[in-house]
Amino acid sequence: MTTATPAREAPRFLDFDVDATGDHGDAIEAAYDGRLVGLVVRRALPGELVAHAAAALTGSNAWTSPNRGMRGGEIRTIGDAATPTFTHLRGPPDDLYAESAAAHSDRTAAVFGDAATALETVRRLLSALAGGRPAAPPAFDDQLSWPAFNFRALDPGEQIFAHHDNHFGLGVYRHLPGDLERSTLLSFFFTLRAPEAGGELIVYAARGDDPAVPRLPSRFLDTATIEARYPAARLTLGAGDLLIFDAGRMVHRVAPVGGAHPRLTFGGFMTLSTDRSRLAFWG
Ligand SMILES: O=C(O)CCC(=O)C(=O)O
Repeated sequence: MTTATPAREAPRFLDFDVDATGDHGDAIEAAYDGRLVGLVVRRALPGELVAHAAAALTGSNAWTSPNRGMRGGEIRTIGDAATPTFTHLRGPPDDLYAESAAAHSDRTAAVFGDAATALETVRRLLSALAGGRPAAPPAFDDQLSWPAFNFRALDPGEQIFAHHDNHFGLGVYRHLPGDLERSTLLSFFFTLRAPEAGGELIVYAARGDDPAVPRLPSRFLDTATIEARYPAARLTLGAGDLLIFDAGRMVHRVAPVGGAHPRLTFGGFMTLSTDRSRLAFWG
């Protein structure tokens, strides 16, 4: 039996205020190249935009439950994610995802009031963290764009179980342009409403593709053993904070949400083009 040799150091994150973004134009490329595991940008979104979105999401009836039946892991979403879910273990069917992509702008307007301004705010920030490269959702076939992000709610008592985001093998990714790099997948999300307790993102110094990472007989990751053996970064995020990290490689989870109200976030994934001239992001 092989035994993982745990890394001795906790994953390295940069943590800075949005006003210092100009000093960190290399941050996304550093995460991409493994010089960092990730970065936190504090107060990345204006307070009024965050408050408006949190209120709209709290009152929204557009939520779906793609993990219905997964005890303790019932994340709610608005907009289908290009990930496996309990409903679609191999990711969303192409037609469903295309429909969701077509509805992205209306969905975003319902949350932020003005879809174009919200998308532009996200686009500009990601571009600045990628050294000024253009940042945009890529084309989805001829007519559509990939949705820029989706919205997520974790209710009290719910969590996101340990996983890594290795999604390029899912069918829907056949629609991703061929000039985008598939060796690395970074995840990003903005917190719109922080929970009263819990809900931290925990990133372990463990690679999901390491055959020696502890697994249960079911082949699910053995979180208790990973927790005991590997150092971790525990990130507490406030409303408006942006997190970007190497979710494609590193095992991570979101701790159970405590308190009385849901944890609200929106986000997705990103990669660079193979020539590194542009950044693509999608939800
Ligand atoms: O909290 C979120 O919105 C997502 C956390 C996560 O698992 C990820 O970003 O990969």
